[in-house]
Amino acid sequence: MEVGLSMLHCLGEPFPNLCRRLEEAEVKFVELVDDGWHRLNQERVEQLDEISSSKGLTYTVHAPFANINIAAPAEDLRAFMLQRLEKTLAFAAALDCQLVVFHPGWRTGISDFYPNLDWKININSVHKLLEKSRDYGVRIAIENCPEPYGFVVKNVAQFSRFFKELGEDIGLVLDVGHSNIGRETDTFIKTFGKRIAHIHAHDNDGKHDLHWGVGDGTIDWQQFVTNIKTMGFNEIIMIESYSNIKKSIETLRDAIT
Ligand SMILES: [Mn+2]
Repeated sequence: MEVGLSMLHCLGEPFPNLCRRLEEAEVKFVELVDDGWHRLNQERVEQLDEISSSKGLTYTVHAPFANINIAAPAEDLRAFMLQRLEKTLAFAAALDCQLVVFHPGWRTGISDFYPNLDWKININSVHKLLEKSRDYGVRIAIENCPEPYGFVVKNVAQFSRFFKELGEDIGLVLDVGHSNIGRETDTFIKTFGKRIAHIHAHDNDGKHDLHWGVGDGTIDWQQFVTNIKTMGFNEIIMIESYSNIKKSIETLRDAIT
């Protein structure tokens, strides 16, 4: 088990700042966010590749999520969004990424007129993404997103149904901050066990998705680490806090040793 750092906390800073932060990073595993000011392109991929070679970094990539809805009912728009995600897969392959994280689709203003349609489209899109990910030789995994947002798949019951109906092997990104809001962290671990391919770590008050520093909220991190160790988790815990980054790294490193 290793502690990594998502660069989401500095998404409000221009790309050169991201590069400087990577040069100074105190972790070996880094999650890049292919969105906003850190959106990837060929030139940036080359730059990031140089940094990872000289610093010995290993990247994962968070797929874009602003305005991306893989369950979008309009076929042309959805095709465009899937093409955009395919670009992320290509960049991730070029960066020798271990994993690409993406979000489930979400309900729209017309969902009530077409019961179950978002659900079906979401599954279809995941099949397509899995096929593409195999073409690029990149692993993908889907994240549990929090209440009160309109994601099609959020809680343990929905993910159980989703994995069953998908019928293909795909990893789960367990976002502990998100599962803390529904008080479902333990159930996620017990239910999905080895399917958990990656973890996002940040804290909150148990009610809102605040992305606080690790140890600043209501999550019992020592208990959490014990639970995932018991389950045999041996992948990356990626810190996805917006603040107290240094302390979050220390707290999590202490917890896993
Ligand atoms: Mn997350």
